[in-house]
Amino acid sequence: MKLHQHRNRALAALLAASALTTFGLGSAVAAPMKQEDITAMFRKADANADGGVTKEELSAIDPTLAPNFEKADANKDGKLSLREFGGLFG
Ligand SMILES: [Ca+2]
Ligand SMILES: [Ca+2]
Repeated sequence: MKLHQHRNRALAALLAASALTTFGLGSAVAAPMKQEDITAMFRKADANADGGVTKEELSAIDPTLAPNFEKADANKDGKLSLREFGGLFG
């Protein structure tokens, strides 16, 4: 058995289960990012919990999102608010 694959599957199942619990809908799993998911990711990304996600914090959780930082930072203050952060996914 490939351990990494197994772990990723376990994580995916866990995420799906939590989405199901949150929304009570099977269809929620296949849908795009939900606000609750974005909020959870935002909290995780905001490492110093100052209410804004810097490009560094964003890179730390997902380097592939970092190139979109400037575009998402609508008010150009160098941090993504929760609303701005949601723009990365939507
Ligand atoms: Ca922060
Ligand atoms: Ca901003």
